[in-house]
Amino acid sequence: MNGKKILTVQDLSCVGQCSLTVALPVLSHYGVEAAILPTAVLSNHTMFKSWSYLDLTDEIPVIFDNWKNNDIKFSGFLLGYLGKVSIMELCERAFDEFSEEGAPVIIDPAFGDNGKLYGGFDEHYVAAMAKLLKRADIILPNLTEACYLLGEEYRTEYDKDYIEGIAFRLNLITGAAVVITGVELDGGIGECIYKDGAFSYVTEEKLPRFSHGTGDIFAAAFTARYLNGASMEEACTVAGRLVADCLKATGDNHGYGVQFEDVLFSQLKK
Ligand code: PXL
Repeated sequence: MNGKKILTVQDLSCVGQCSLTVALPVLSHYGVEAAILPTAVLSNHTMFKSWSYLDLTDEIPVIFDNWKNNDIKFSGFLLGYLGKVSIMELCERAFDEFSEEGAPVIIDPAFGDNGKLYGGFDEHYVAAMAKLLKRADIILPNLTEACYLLGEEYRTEYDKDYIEGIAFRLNLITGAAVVITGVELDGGIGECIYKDGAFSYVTEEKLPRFSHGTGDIFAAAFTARYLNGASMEEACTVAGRLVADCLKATGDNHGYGVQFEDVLFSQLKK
């Protein structure tokens, strides 16, 4: 074990197989110690018809005081669904106060999908996220989030030049390496990676299904592999394959998330 300890900052949705309930098992499975900063406790995620929401903004400074007192530091950060602008400000504090030397900051903006914002988000949230992304080393937006961040209209028909233009401009405004997820080109689905002035692609078979929580699974597997020394392309390959395997394993009547458990278990048996 190489002793990497990541802090993942996301909500705790009690039901729904997303954010922390997915990030924790996946990060552990792929070999990094996962510490958590829950941003809020929800009854279930916001794709259900109603949800409760306990915002933890006021508790986080108390958590930070104790981390400081106990000399706790992290070798990387993975941010997912943050929920409130106040949480973003606290994330910046976490980078300043609890980073080991060179700890990468990986941010999935996690505010929308399929051309729409998730419930409860607006343009102020998007603008605050654009500012936070300047602190990232790697960002993992899907195409919806990329378009909102750039003020572009979302489209479902596009070519390589369009995607590369989006990735290039995101790098320009954030300074981060960019992984655009869910890019559909030539009949496949995958990621467009832009780093150090060069583009690369990782592609998986496109499955005729969609589920919530796949972005969270992708981000956790990507981050664990990357922290353990994989290149961004290798990390995308592992994470993309995991998402595809989980989608295949998910029953048709399981609409709120992906059933990743059997997939992780069968990997352990190999
Ligand atoms: O998977 C993204 C996500 C995370 N957390 C909450 C959500 C969603 C997507 O809807 O509602 C609370």
